[in-house]
Amino acid sequence: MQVCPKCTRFLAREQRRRIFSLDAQRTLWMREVRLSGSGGQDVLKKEANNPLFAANKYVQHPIFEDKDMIFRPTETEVQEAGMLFENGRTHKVQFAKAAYYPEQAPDYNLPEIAMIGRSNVGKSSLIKALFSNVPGLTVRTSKTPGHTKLLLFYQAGSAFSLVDLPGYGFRQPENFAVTAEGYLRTRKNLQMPFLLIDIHDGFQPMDFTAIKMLEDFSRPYSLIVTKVDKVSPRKLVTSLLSIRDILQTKTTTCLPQPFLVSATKMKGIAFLRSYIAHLTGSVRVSNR
Ligand SMILES: Nc1nc2c(ncn2[C@@H]2O[C@H](COP(=O)(O)OP(=O)(O)OP(=O)(O)O)[C@@H](O)[C@H]2O)c(=O)[nH]1
Ligand SMILES: [Mg+2]
Repeated sequence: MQVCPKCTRFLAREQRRRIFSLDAQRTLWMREVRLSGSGGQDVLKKEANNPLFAANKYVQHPIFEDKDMIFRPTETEVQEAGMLFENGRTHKVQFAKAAYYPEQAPDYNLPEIAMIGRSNVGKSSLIKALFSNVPGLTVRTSKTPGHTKLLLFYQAGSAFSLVDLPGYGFRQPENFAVTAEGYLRTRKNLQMPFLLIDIHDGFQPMDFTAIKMLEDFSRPYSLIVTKVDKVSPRKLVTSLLSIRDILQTKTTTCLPQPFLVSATKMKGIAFLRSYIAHLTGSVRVSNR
C-alpha cells in the first residue's frame, strides 16, 4: 500500500499532540487525587483551571516549573472570590474617584491593585472584564493609545479597589510621571502593582524601563499577559518561553508565575479574580 508522506507526518503530529494532551490531563488528575486523598472532598479540592496549563499541552515539559506556580487555588476558592466582583446585598462595586495627583486619591484604608503597562496593552479592558458582572459600571476602553489620562479608582465594597493608570509609551499622556509614577511611588494603600504585557508584542524597550522602576521600589509585583486570544498556539509557546526567560534573568521582585488573560474572551479572568481576592486578604487560598 502506498502511504502519502504528508499523511504520516500529520498522523505522527496528531499522535504526539494527543499524547501530550493526555499527559497534561493525567498530571492534573493526579494532582486532584493527591489533594482529595481517599475521596469525599474531591469537588471542593479540584484545582482551578489556569490558562498556563493549557499552554503546556503544546510542549513536552511544562513551560513554568512547579516551584514557580505559587498560586494554585481550587475551583471552590475561585468561585468564592468571584462574588467580590459583583454587587451583593451589602457589597457594592462602584467607580470611586478620578484623580490627577496621587494626593487626590480616595481617603480610605482599602488595599489597591494597580494596572500598569504600555498604552493599549489592555489595562482598562482588564478591569472591565474583572467587573463584567456589575450592571451599570462603566469602564472606558479605546483603540486609541493614551486614552486613560487619570488615576481611576474602582472600589469593590470594603474589600479592595482596582486602579486604572495612564499607560506609557506611544501617546503617553504628558502627566504620566506626575500621575502614574507619583501614585506608584507614594501610595500607601498599594498592595501590588500588576505589570501588563501584550502576548503578541512581548516585552518592549519601555517595558524594561517600567521593570526598572518597579524593581527600584523593592516591592513585589505580578506580571499579567494580555490578549492571549490573539495568538496561535505556536506563538503562545514562544512568547511564554521568552517571558519565562525574562522573568528569570531580568527581574528580582516580580513573582515568577505570570497570569494569562483575554479580556475579550474572558479567559483567565475568574482565575485572576481569585488572585486579587487572595492578595487583598478577602479570600484565603491554601496554595499547595
Ligand atoms: N483581542 C483582544 N483585544 C483586546 C483585549 N484587551 C484589550 N483589547 C483591545 O485593546 C485596545 C486597548 O484596550 P484598553 O483596555 O483601552 O487599553 P489600555 O491599556 O487601557 O490603554 P490606555 O488607556 O491608552 O493606556 C482596545 O481596542 C481593546 O478592545 C483582549 O484581551 N483581546
Ligand atoms: Mg486605559
